[in-house]
Amino acid sequence: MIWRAGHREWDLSQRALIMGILNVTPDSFSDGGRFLDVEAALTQARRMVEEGADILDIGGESTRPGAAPVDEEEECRRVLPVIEALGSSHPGVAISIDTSKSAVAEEALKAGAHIVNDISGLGDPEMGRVVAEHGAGLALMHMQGQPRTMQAAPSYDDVVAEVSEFLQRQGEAAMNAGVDEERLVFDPGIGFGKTLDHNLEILRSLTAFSLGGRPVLLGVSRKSFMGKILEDEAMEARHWATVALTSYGRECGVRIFRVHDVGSNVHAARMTEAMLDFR
Ligand code: HH2
Repeated sequence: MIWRAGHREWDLSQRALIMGILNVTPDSFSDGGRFLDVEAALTQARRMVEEGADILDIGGESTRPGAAPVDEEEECRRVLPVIEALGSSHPGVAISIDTSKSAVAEEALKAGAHIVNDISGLGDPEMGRVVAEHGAGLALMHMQGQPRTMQAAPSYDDVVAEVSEFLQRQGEAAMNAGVDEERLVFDPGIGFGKTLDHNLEILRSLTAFSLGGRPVLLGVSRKSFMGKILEDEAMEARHWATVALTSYGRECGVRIFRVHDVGSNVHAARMTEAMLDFR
């Protein structure tokens, strides 16, 4: 199973990738503040690379339930300096831009990003063209509704079927826009317009999202549904639940894990791969 992104090519048949989350979503934007944000992001990036991250996912707009949208100029102002700096300081690591806006994706790819992580699954009709023109990798995610309201009343007749049908359709739209199939990965979008039960149903059926045999990306890191199961809202509890789900997800065939805590999830993936005789 190959995934291509820019000039990079990964063979995912045995070894999964860990995508470290690098959020650049500060509250204030004085010049001094921005410089400090870039420095802080680079420090965090260095740590994640040392712990074994294959990809860094840079996001300039929070997508937490209830989060307010950010315009494209502001999103670019946040992410571009970090992408440019990472290109020189960490040329070995692949960079993903977490955005739903084709204009932001375009600028990020020009600045050196290799992958577009689109939580709207091609909600912006120009996104497929931009990704194709740059030969970028594309993570297509499912979301019901918009971040501001998506957790108000999520509803499905059959969540697994509906999410996989959406991903199938959007994957075809991406290919019609010129994106090579080998550049696509699919993400069911845990927590994006889903109740606790919807998330669990998806997690029990992860192989259903490997459409056309493409890799599945999973983002459960620190999400609140785990706090509900554990009856413990502390981040520390969610951290260990994330590690458990990385091991479980790896056993179910997931090939890319989007996480905040890189080292422990790298270990979970490598240990599970050893048990699957992939060492
Ligand atoms: N989850 C978040 C953001 N981007 N991308 C993919 N492909 N899959 C996900 O599950 C996913 C994602 C959640 O974002 P947010 O709640 O803003 O926080 P953080 O970026 O710290 O995870």
